Amino acid sequence: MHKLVWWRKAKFGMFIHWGIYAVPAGMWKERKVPGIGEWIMHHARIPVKEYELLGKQFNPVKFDGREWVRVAKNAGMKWIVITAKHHDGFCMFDTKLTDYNIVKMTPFKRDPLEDLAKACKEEGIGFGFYYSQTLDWHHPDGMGNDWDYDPNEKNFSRYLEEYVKPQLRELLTSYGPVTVLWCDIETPTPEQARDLREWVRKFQPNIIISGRIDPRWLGGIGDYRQMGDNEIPPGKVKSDWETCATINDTWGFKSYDHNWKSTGVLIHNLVDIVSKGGNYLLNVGPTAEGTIPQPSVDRLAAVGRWLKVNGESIYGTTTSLFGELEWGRCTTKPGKLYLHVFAWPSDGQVRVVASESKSERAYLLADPKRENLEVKSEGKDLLIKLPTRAPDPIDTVVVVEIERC
Ligand code: JFZ
Repeated sequence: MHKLVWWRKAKFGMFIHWGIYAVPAGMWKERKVPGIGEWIMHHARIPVKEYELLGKQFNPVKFDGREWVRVAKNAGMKWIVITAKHHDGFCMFDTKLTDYNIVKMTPFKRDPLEDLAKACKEEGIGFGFYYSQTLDWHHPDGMGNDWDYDPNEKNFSRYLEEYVKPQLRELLTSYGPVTVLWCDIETPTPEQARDLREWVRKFQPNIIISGRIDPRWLGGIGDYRQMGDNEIPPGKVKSDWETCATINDTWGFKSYDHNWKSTGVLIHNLVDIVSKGGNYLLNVGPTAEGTIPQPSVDRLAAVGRWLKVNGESIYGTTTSLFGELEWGRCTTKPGKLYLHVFAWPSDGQVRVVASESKSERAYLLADPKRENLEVKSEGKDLLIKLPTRAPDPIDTVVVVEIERC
């Protein structure tokens, strides 16, 4: 079975940006630092010697890996991707390559990836990790820190050979099956990217590598195309692709970022992305205490409630013939159209241009009795008569069973 088969069916995953940047949580020297929280070291040009001290303040006593995996599973998410090492270089796992890690440099002294990998295994959720293979503001040879280190002094190839590859071996041989390696900020050259890919596949042949390992991102070297952050393409995209997205305006926790997207927007984005053939990797940014912010938990639970009723119209579906429709989106399975009605039509009916197919019957997916809806053909179109009021104001799914003409 091709390694992407499960991923293509899964559609919805949890991204977790967690690190010592959750301690300042967007503040530095009593001042708000604009921008995404996990970039605070860069945005505030914080010297390594000062930033390292955050490790001493990082003690997530409320961390419960099983609880996090349950939040993901209950939301209808099929895999998680946790930041093992982000651009600040701090290692959220037990590594022999540096003491700049959660076991050696924090009062927590434990490796959270162990708990998460174990809980994923027990809950049947894919376990993946994010690894910043190019930017490392702590490592003298890593890219990006030009406020502590002289960029001309850096030996990036040595960093890849003597640091990145040994760490990837640790990560790929210490936590059991790893479903996804999420690289980020492209590797400088295709040769280096290919070399890393071959190295990773030695330890986990079935791992799925994100498109951002590849300088050109088009999934040439990675296994799928990674869109820009929060970027949803205007129309369907043929190749395997994914959009990673935030629930508020940051990936890493920021204490004052309360700009939470509504559950409606999250469900519409999921359906929009899936109707165009993509996957949705939705982020949470846990606190330094080890909890997922409640507004995220609440919204993910609500998305999960919608998927419990309407999951058939998401998991394992493919794109439809129709692009964006004025009343919503469409996903398909053989012999079935799933009409996702976002905007309830004032004339009480939805029109589907179904030139090549004849409708067998139509019903509401949420209707346990699956009562037939009135379907009329008008030329090449199908007109489906809807109940007066939208059963689900966010997205009511109408199933049209079609027989290809
Ligand atoms: C990267 C990281 O820098 C960021 O911290 C976060 O982890 C995010 C998921 O990925 O940010 C990017 C990378 C690439 C683009 C935008 C943000 N891009 O090319 O559009």
